[in-house]
Amino acid sequence: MAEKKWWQKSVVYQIYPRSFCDSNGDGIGDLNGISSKLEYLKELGIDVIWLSPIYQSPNDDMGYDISDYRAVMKEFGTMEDYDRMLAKAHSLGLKIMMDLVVNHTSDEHPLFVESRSSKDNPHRDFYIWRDGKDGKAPNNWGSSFGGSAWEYDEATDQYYLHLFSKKQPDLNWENDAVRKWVYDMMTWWCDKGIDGFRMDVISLISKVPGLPDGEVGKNGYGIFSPYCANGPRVHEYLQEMNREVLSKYDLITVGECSGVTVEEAKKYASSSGEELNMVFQFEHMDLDGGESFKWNHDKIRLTKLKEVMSKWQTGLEGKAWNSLYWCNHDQPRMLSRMGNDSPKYREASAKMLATCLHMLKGTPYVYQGEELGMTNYPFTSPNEFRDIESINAYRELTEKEIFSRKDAFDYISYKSRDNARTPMQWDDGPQAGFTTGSPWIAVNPNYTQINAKEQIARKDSVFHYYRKLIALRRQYDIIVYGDYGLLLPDSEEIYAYLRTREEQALLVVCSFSEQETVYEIPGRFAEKSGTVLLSNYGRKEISAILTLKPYECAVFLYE
Ligand code: TEU
Ligand code: CA
Repeated sequence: MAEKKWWQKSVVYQIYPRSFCDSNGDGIGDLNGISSKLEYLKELGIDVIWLSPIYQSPNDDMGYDISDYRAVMKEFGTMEDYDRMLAKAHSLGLKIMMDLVVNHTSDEHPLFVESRSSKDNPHRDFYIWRDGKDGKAPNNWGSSFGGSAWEYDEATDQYYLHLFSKKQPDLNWENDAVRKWVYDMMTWWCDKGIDGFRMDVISLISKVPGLPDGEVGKNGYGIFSPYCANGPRVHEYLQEMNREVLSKYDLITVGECSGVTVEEAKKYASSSGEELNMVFQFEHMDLDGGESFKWNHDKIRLTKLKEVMSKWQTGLEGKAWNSLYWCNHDQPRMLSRMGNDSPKYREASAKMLATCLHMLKGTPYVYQGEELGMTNYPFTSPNEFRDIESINAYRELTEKEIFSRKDAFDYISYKSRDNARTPMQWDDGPQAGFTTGSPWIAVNPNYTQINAKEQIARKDSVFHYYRKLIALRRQYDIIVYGDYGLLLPDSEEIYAYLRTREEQALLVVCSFSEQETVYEIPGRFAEKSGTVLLSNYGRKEISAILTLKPYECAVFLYE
């Protein structure tokens, strides 16, 4: 049995600082706002807080474009505010995981300002510069945020690579000096006492030499991921990062690895500990990717979700460790995507989705507001979008007439990252208690029904259900270490699975259906006496044939 680690038993809570809590009335969340809510997170029972970037940034991509890695974004406060927040978190027994964005910097970072100033600047090769071809970009790659992945720079008559916005130039990881600069910065934060890193698009840092053209996608640009995801030297770089920094501290580390496979994840998150603790894979999030990638109304089929989740559960078993997530700042809210966000079934399906995820093997991640059953936002106009990805997509999809304005608006409204970035709903007062000013992005009008204050006061709320779920993980090692086995693979209504460890077994049953469904307990448990550990409908008994209510879930323990 591989050695047990504290981060395997932990539950991580992701804060998107811009939308979490505003302490000074400027409509933007900040560090003092986070400090004021740490007791709330302690009561929820989480162990680690993942902070989306808080560093100095022009906010072209809401902080994922960093112009000073050792300074706090002015809108979020000061380094003293940060130090106070870190100290208070630690005093409450909460750990802080920072967001490490080192595939690229902001174009306003001094290193890029120098790099672009001349071809012979000592920092020129900190970034990826190439000559154009016949007056065009060096290759046909498209940026994740629309348009070409290359920006022409007249001053030196060359192009620089940006897989994301043109204000996010990619760093050249082949340059030893770049890697040393990254490791020095990481060490600086570790010496401040932080407890881990979430590594932004870390699977993209090693590009295939020659940067070959990609297959042309729907928008007319080449797809870069085959030549950037899980590139030739990525594991070499991460093993070096581990030797130079990570191995010197007791950290939790998770790599965001779009395009990662189970086989690759066994390297990134190997139990050998020579790279990272775990990865965020995207296979389940891409199940409704459709031919135009994310812009569609496609639904995730439950059988496909079960297939992917099971592949990862069994694929990493004994070799590496899973992260477990439905939501984050880049995804629409899962309650609106695979649950039912109607007033009638919102709470039942929110609890069901949480149970389905948290009873799996791996480290669960709760995204801010998920513990309340917050939902997607009811956009009424493209002017309400704030995210560069959505704004650029709407322009590109309509200008190129890939979709009609109505379809483009509908698809983007449903899948926009802004759905996850509306302000945290604290109470039913003005602006949901997020700010006394006017928020940078609109508050979801359903805050009067969905807010923390109301749910803390109501014992059967989603909030208190999450508390029970998180507490169970501490109480039962079978939840953390038990083996996983899928049941009913062909059901489109029910996700049922087993967790087994020594003589114990957990039977987890989740109905994803708005109809009543019938579930027959496996024979080997039918005559055994089991305990109902958890139920979103207050079920007390286990019968051999269960009639499940809409979105009913239950966890049965057999010993
Ligand atoms: O996300 C990278 C990434 O995979 C997402 O851009 C994803 O492809 C897209 O959102 C799916 O719609 C990371 C950060 O989480 C994201 O917020 C940043 O925009 C991006 O990197 C660039 O730093
Ligand atoms: Ca503020």
